[in-house]
Amino acid sequence: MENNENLNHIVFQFVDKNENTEVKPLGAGHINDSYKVVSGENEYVLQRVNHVIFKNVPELQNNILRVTTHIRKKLEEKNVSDIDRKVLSFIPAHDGKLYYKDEEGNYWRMMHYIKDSKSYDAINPELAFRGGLAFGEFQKMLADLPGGPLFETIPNFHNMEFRLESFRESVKNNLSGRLSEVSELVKELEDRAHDMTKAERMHREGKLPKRTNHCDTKVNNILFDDNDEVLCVVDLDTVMPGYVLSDFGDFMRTGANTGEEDDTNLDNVSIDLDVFEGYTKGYLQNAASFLTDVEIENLAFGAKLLTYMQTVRFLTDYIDGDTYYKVKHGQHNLERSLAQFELLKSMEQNFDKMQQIVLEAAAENRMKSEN
Ligand code: GN1
Ligand code: MG
Repeated sequence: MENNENLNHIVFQFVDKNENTEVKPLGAGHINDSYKVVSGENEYVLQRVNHVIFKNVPELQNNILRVTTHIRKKLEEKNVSDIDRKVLSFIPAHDGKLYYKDEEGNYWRMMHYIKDSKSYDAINPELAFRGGLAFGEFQKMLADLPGGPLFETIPNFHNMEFRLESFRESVKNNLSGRLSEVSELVKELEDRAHDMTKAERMHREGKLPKRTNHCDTKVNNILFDDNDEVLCVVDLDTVMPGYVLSDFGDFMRTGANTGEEDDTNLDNVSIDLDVFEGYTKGYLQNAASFLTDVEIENLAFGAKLLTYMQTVRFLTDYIDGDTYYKVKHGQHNLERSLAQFELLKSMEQNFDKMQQIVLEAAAENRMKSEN
């Protein structure tokens, strides 16, 4: 964390100096550092973008500019009210760039704070329904983004084959010497590896398209207003081409878990089928019109896949000695891996029900659109 004088100095690279400026830490992201800024009458979010992970911040910011400009245009065309709270808007630095690079090589950006907004780490079925509508709408709005595919801000980000390659490399190198502690979990993950890489195979066979995805559809990336209506989705660093099942799955991994992502009491962790159903219905209401049958048939698989992928990613980082995710203590990545694996097993046990919920919601939408 930076000291306040430094942070004020960064803020004034974007806006005029103001004696009355306060900067405080905000949120619980695992990668970037976020701060709430109050400067005179104005409120902002300042972020340091982790440039070890996001290696090309100028391209990343350019993606975000394209995405937010396009969404703003769509909202204007629909005469939506209160647009400034429904899409993020970034503040250019004094030199016109959408980021500021400090003397130490850190990248910073600033955006307007969305007033009277909140996010949830745990959600009920009704709010999950609204979240589903929001992410469905988000994908729909970006379906005709001009200018070709977005830049891949992290190459192979949700590519399970690639994630397994890195995992196997880490297992081989055992840099932290922690491998012997986790050999059982490594085996459990390897046993599932073939099933879990089917999306890449289907893509190569031309059966599964890539679309513009959010790629970090965590439940707390949805902002709600005081009446629990969705305002907008945030955290656009990873918006890039991907499979829709992966966006669907990442919400379920985070929103439809009865426990925490890093719960140490594994009895708390299971799939919440009511939240699963709420989100599915909302999502398909907006997305069914552009999804193929194959995409719909694989949404429930996406929930398993993203939970599996996150187990692999947390465990890889544990074996590497905690180099990627921020951790609160030395066992944190292991606790996260175990909790995610528990959720995966619960999804496996309930998979038929999950699949049925998706197919029924899709059939309902089809009937509605035919009438
Ligand atoms: C990271 O920092 P945050 O919370 O937005 C990660 C996601 C993971 C998530 C796990 C760039 O997201 O992919 O799913 O942690 N972001 C990156 O909670 O790796
Ligand atoms: Mg993120």
